[in-house]
Amino acid sequence: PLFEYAPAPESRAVVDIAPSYGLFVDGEFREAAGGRVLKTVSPATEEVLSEVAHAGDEDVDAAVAAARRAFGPWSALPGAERAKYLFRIARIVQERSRELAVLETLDNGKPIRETRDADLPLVAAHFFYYAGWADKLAHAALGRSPHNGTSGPDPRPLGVAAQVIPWNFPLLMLAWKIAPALACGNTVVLKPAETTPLSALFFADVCRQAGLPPGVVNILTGDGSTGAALVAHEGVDKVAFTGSTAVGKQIARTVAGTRKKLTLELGGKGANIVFDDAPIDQAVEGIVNGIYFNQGQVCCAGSRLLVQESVQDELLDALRRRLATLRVGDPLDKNTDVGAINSAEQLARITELADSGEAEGAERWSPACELPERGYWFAPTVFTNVTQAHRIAREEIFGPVLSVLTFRTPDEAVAKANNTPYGLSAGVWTEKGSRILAMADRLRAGVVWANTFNKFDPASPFGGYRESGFGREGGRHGLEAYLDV
Ligand code: TXE
Repeated sequence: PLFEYAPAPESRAVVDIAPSYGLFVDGEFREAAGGRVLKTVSPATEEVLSEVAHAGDEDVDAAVAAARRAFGPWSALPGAERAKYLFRIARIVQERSRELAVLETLDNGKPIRETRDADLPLVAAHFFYYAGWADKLAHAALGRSPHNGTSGPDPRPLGVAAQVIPWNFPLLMLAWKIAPALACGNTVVLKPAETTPLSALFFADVCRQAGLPPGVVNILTGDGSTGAALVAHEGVDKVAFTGSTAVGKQIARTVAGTRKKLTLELGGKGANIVFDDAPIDQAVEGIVNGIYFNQGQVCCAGSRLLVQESVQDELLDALRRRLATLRVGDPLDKNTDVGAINSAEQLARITELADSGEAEGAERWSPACELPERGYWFAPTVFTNVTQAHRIAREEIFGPVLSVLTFRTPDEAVAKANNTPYGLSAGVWTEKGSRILAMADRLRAGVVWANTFNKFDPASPFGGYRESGFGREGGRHGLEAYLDV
């Protein structure tokens, strides 16, 4: 691995969850002004993990004011000084990764293997990566010429960033948002999702441990009403949102006509396209990773499999055999491949859409697996005989449900892959390099993976076309969302 992390965080005992948590404002934890709270449960057991404060308008005012006060001194720091804080945060995340991985698995329901091997290493990697930018902004292509400090583009931070994130990668989405914002000299008020507030609150503690000045990062827990109040607040200069397309559109309306800069990372309906010359075993692994990773609750999931007709039978046989080996169950067990669905609401959404698939005439298949009695569970599912008109081929399911369609020619594959209002991700499986390049050109998706899927790197920009949103996160392009030049 590129980045260190503690192995085998299988035991619940490594994390100490308090019975209640306050909001993190101006470097301190405090109760919500209105005294409201919300409970967070473990989706695998329905056990209440903790009670967190529910921020109201007064708390939003206080957090934005703290971020505003902190902005002057923070943005005036030399980039190298900001970098030191970000490096420190990255190191502390690594040191505490065992604890944070278990916490995230408890609150979210995803397998510990994923939080340990994917989420936490990527969280640290994003802080390392953007720490590296903090002292180079003024000199790199984005900034002033190193030979003449008085001319050339001059990048400036925007001010206070309001960041609203979802529950599918709670700590990783936080890192995607906070790391570039701070590197560029902005301050932050972040609202985690109501079903997964805990890792953001533990991150607040990481910030304290790193000695980050008060007010630079503020965490407001709460539901959509907190997010709406934060986004609408007049003290905010920048809004960054990851979540549903419906809420993204609402936020775009709120922000329209204000000075606020906006980036949106919304839903997707990614196509995983398998040509007849692809190595079948490798493609099967990519399909499984594409749609069963994080129970399919991934915006860039490969939720549509487009398989070339001539290899359909061979591929689907191999896929069914592979799915029969997936272990569904206790997310804290290191051997688990598929964990719990994040919430009862999400489970209901998945169930409704899967049922519509059957009702519309698609053929449903799941491997034999025993689901736990308590908690929110959905078996890995494959639909064949799917047409482009079916809801399961058009709507984001955000669950472990694969819709299989077929094609004969590359043109047909492109047409079907692009036949969606979304445009976030696609995958191409073929041995032909020329075909990969041609397909990547023609697929309208923010990321096109070749012979792999769901691979992330902090240096690569990520984001969507069309209803998947706009703006990029990650890489040099991710800086543009947090700077005026
Ligand atoms: O999302 P919401 P939900 C998709 C996925 C899923 C569906 C619904 O298809 O089934 O959305 O999920 C906050 N103003 N994605 O209901 O509501 C909310 O508190 C400001 C794809 O959980 O969009 C949470 O913090 N904020 C997606 C965050 O928005 C508001 C990830 C996301 O919640 C708000 C999640 C408002 N009016 C869901 N209303 C992806 N792109 O990865 C809610 N929020």
